[in-house]
Amino acid sequence: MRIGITCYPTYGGSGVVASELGVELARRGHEIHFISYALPVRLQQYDQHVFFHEVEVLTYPLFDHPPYTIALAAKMADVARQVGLDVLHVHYAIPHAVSAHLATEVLGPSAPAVVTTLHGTDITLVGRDPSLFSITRFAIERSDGVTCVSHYLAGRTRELFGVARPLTVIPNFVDTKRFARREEGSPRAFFAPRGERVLVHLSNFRPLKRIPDVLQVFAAVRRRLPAKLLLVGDGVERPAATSLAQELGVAGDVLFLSRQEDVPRLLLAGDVFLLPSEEESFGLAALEAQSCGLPVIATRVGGLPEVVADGETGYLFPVGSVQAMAEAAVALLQDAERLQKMGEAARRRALVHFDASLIVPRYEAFYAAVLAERRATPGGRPTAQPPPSA
Ligand code: GMT
Repeated sequence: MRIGITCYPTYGGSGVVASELGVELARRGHEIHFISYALPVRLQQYDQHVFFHEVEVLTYPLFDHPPYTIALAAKMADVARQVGLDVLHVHYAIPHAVSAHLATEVLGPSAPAVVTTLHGTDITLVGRDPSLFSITRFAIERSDGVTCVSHYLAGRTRELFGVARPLTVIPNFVDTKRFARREEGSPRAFFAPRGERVLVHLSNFRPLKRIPDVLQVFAAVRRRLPAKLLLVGDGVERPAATSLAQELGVAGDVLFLSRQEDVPRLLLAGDVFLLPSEEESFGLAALEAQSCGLPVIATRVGGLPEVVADGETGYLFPVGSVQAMAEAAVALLQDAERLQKMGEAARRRALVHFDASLIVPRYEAFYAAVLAERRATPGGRPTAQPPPSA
């Protein structure tokens, strides 16, 4: 198949999933065309069968806001026409699903099938804002196929948007060969030269990640045993986190590593992964950590219970339960045998449920089903249904 993929190229789970999906599909012989305003973050090297089309947005004194949604639609239509796309797969509904719809209107009957993958905040936070609600709902209804990264997100989409159309759950995946436990190349001795325990957190440092909770959990652990905290990523909460680390007296043991390309290598240095988010439709970082054999201490929110098996591959707590999370971390870090067993279970869970070789074929099958349904529905794209209450 010739597949167009649009995603945010910046650091964020949806861009990571889209990039890795494109690379995996290319390995399976499909021709992949990324369409975005910059090269997606985990797509730094070109693979065979992978192409990148940059969306350029015109600036003009009249425009306070550059018209990205329209420029993207125009580029989607151009690429579809030039290379003959079968499928246009957009990640994160806003504005990508809207641009895809516009592109199909431009192209008419030769348009590719549009598949939209909902990732999380496009539904739970941004899409429900009154300024975007109706257009997001319309774009979901008009897509030829819609997938959600967790059962939780599918439920929330039905609940919040009142959509009746089918939503197919295809969970996120991980390359378990790249994200794997191994001793060689581990930077552990560099970060924890005195044999300290190492806790890791990775995110885009937005308020819903609850970075202060990460620091408070760590400070409580640090009071009980020698430990280091690796903070990977960057975002708006970073300056406040630096101050809080100082206030809590743990600044010397907290390493702000900013954005990093080689996430699998950094995870090798860790013992436990922390993800105390307020909202998480899936929690890709928790899956990547588990794949590297790290138990996860996280919140029981959103799709996280679908990723982390509570009591088996980590522990889940209500949002804000800093003390309980710290107790669980200390107990685990002080019990080498339990830590190892839980790490092995975490790795197994990634292998058995979320390996790329299991999940990517589900996308291929989904594309095939969507194309077959389009062929069977003459003249037809799905129509947008009014909300049930209207
Ligand atoms: O909201 C983010 O943290 C970024 C967002 C994205 O779209 O980049 O992440 C969402 O998608 C990820 C990939 O599917 C999921 O692993 C995250 O749980 C989800 N984030 C939230 O729901 C908050």
